[in-house]
Amino acid sequence: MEVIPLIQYFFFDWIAWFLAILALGIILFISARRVCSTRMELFLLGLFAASAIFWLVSVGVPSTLAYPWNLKTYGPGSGPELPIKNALYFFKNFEKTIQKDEISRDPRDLPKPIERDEASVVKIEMEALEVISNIAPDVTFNYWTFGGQVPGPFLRVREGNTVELTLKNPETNIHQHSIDLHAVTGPGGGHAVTRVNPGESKTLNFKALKPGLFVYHCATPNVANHMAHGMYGLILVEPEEGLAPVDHEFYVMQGEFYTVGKLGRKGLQLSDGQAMLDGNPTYVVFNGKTGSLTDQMQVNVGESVRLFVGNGGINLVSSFHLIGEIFDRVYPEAALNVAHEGVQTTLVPAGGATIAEFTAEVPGTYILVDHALARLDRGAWGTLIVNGEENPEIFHGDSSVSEHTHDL
Ligand SMILES: [Cu+2]
Repeated sequence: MEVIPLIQYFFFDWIAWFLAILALGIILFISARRVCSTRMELFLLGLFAASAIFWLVSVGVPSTLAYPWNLKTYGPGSGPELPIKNALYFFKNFEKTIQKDEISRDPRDLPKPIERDEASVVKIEMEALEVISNIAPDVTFNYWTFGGQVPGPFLRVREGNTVELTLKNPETNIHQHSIDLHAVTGPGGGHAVTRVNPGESKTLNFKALKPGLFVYHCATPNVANHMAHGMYGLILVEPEEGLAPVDHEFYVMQGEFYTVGKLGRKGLQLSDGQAMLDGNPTYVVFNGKTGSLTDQMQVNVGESVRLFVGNGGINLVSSFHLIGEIFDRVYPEAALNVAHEGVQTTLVPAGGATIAEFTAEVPGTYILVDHALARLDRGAWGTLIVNGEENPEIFHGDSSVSEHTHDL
């Protein structure tokens, strides 16, 4: 584990200020002794002490760990900061913190379509889990998750169902968590009745009134900070008649991570509150980390595909696009009463979702992107592989590349 960012934080952003004031005071004291009378020296020293106290009162002595430490925010809850005791507890118990080999949820990891017809009570158990995992090769991050992976589990219910959702916060965690489901009608989308501290669990009951694909996320303040640690997922409320059957359904969710170390900096990365406020993510990824979607999504020519796509945000709107494919149907903003046909790129709002459907016609490797393409280099891409016979009527050509091209 690399602790240099933490040392930098404590030394340069915090202790250094106190040391600087102390050193300045000593220098002034020594200088004043040489040139001033004792009375003048005491006067200058008093003036300096008063100035230092005035400065400390206006800036404040930090009681929380934030980066940068003097970050000032005006949200309804606390800013993107942690109680210092939580941060110290984390580093003291670092070896005991759950290490997760694979933070990325497999895009195939979602329940099958609901077959029962009658309205019923659906019981769901969820666990908030704080874990350590890699966001990129050798780059480590302290994720806060639902169920130990990003995004959280794909929840699937039907319009009219009553849902009994229990959220558990195990004692291995340090922070309070909760859940706000956009499919819920009621205070905080459920947050108001699911605030759980480590060692607690609470149950939310709600009726799924509207069909659609909805984001859920942790809503414990600072909400953006919890989401920027990975606490989001999707819940599908199927319409009463269900969705049209398809051959493959996949679960993809975009998200942002803000680290003090720049892109690719190895070791344990601290969360950067200033970058979060500035909307300047270090990593923009699908399913929790860079390179998460490689060969899991495989379909055959002629098969129909449905993509459930969400955006955890917390700053960016995704311009979701599948290179080399036109979506036959897109349900904009994942409302199921409207479908657009023949769509190239579709918006996925922060805290929103979309459903995109197509039939694979030509074999090859297709790349999912946020078409704000600079984000590819921050990690926002994945692949979907279509296997099968060539389809020259739709696509053919010579795919070889001459070796005599100029370097680009
Ligand atoms: Cu949380």
